[in-house]
Amino acid sequence: MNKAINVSTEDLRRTDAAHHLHPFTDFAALAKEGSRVITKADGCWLWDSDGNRYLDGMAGLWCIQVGYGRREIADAVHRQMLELPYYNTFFKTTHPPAVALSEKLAELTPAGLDHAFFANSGSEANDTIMRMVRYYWARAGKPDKQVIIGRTYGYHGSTIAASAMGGMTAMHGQAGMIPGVHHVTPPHWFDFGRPMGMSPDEFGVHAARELEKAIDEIGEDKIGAFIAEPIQGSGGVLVPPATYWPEVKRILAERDILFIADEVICGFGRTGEWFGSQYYDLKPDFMTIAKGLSSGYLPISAVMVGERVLEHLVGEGGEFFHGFTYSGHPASCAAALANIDILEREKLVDRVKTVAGPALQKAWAALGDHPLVGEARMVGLFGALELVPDKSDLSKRFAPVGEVGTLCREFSFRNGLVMRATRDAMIISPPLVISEEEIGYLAEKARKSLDQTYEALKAQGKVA
Ligand code: PXG
Repeated sequence: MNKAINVSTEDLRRTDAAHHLHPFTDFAALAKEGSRVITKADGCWLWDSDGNRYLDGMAGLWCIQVGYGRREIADAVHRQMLELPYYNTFFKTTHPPAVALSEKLAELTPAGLDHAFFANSGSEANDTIMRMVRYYWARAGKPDKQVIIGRTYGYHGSTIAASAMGGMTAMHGQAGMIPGVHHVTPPHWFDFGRPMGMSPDEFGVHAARELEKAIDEIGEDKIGAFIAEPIQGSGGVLVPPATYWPEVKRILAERDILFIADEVICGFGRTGEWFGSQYYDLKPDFMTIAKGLSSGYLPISAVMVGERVLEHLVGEGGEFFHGFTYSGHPASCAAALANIDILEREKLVDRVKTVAGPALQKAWAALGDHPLVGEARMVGLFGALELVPDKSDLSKRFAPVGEVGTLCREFSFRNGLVMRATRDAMIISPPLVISEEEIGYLAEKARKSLDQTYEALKAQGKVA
């Protein structure tokens, strides 16, 4: 029996601080403060070790599409564990769950993306893509096409290649940068377009042309690929203006560059379509999928590889020296298949488009009238609220950046709702199964958290 089970919260916190290094954490600060201990979950709800209940407005980490406590997934994994708990997919070997999942993914993803390379995380999948891009161009006789263009505030993972392609400067500053990666302006009108006095539509074209400018300056003969999330998630649910993707599509169509759609957050129904690429009618050469692929029940990711890339990857023969011990892990594949079965059977993607999405969007838009909210945006079932000190003058933002977002996030936790803060934007991305009653709870607790944040800031003289 694990020693950590059935011990007090205080003991758990002490032991956690003594031995556990958490991701993206100030270790010293957390050791002083103590971790929040989550002990169980069901549907859209989490419980902590003190018995407090929270509505999980973040679907874990943007991944629990079908909600917690799905026996079908646990049973499928259990059966698979007894039948074949592990075998590798190296050395000309395969197994039924990997075969079934790759076939299913070929069916679900947009036409032309019919082959899956399995990994265990979004980061590994994106690292895989970087290698595939360079391999592709070397075999296509253009080995100089090495540069990958990403975007500021993009998030593609935490391994060195993935963090370099991402646009989080704090990560680059900690050895997360490698040569051959370039970043352009993201289509985030509120922070980038509005201060320049542009309308969202003008800015959408402008941001797209930043990509065009970068390609022309660096040289098309040096650029291997452009990587982008259809809607940037971790960056703050940055919903591009309507003009952005059509202009990017024009630019890519006129140039010989591969396009990578990172669908780790947008995929599996988040936008109301199976994939963000369908929402924006994009035609990627690679698609990164993870998170919602298994609803986070077990780690698994995949690179969906398009026809054009296959021509060199498969067509000419020769070994691609890349893979992971757990590529296509049988239990993870079984979890993903059971998860996809639930998504299909319960028509959860359609539900985002027709029921849950419209209800949450309406409740979210209503929060736009709050004195702290400068913008409320949402697509499908994920969105953000930009917190501002003075609604009548949106040029002002809080300083230091992130403090007010963190304050609001803490109020939200205390109110029984998990929201995430990105800089000073409050983010929501709940499980696709969220009920209308739970949407009402979410909106009520979000408003209460905004009110409490506003009162606290008023007391400090930080709001108008
Ligand atoms: N691409 C995207 C678009 C992501 O959002 C990754 C790749 C990397 O996936 P892995 O499985 O390697 O973590 C992600 C991950 C947050 C947060 O707080 C977001 C992610 C991971 C951890 C925290 O927003 N997204």
